[in-house]
Amino acid sequence: MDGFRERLKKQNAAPLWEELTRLIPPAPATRVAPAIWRYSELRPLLLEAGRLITARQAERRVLMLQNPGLKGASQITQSLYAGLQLVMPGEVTGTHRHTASALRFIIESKGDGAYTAVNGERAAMHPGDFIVTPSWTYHDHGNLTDSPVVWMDGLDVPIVNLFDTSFSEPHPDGSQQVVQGDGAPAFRFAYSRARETVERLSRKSAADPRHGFKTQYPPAIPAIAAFLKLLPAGFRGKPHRATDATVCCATEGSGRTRIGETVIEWREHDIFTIPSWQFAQHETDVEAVLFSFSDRPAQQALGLWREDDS
Ligand code: GTQ
Repeated sequence: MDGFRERLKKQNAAPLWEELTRLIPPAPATRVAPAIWRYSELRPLLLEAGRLITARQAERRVLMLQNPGLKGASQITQSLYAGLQLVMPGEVTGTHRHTASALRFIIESKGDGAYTAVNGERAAMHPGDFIVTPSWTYHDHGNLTDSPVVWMDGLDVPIVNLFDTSFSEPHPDGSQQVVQGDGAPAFRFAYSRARETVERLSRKSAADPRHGFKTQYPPAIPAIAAFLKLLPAGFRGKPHRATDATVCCATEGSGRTRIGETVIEWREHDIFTIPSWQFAQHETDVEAVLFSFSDRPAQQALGLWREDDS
């Protein structure tokens, strides 16, 4: 067998029977770890990055969130990239575009002076807002306030790279012209509206035993879906699992999520991951709000998505 394997190797071939269950496991056997990125730990490091490099020099001043199960890969799950981006007062980034689609979930922003511009149209960034930069659209970010602006980036970079379909380029003029919109850009989903939606649900219906009061944002990125969940005080969620690994960002309050043997204790602005096909249970003592995103629409388009709420 050893000699046989060697002769196969010379032909760039290998015996399937030694690999079959690893290659095609009977159920998802993910390397993605349930993990948390604590904002209280990362914020000072992000501000330190703000002293080490300018937004211009960096192109994007971002701390990438690397899943500890994926050995240094710039991926928070197998299919998704996430990072924390900082724009200091008075800074503007360069304008660029790429085939990867991006979402921004705003964590810190004071007043009305921080924006993401898509094709020249500026969308104001307020805490909890969810802003999209679609594939191949020119975009840049600016901070006209006197406080640092921080948000979570979520991109479908690992999917784009899986398909070897990444293109990117700077704007030919360095920066794009400002275009006057109608004040309600289609690529911005205000926190106030989504928050009201879950609040209204909580007044007129019973909590879903697994998700509390949950709303899905309108489809904005082909491969990524985004959700907002209100978990009432004292919530004891039933276990739920789905094949879409999920990135959660705590928006209000605090709580804990049991994922298999792991208990993740989260507070406001912490980011954590729920891996594919692992049972997760949310629990709260105080009312809490969770923003989350996953690759669910990509899995559904490929006929792969499953959930289990038995
Ligand atoms: O803001 O355009 O986190 O191009 C990674 C790549 C953010 C961005 C990231 C990017 C951006």
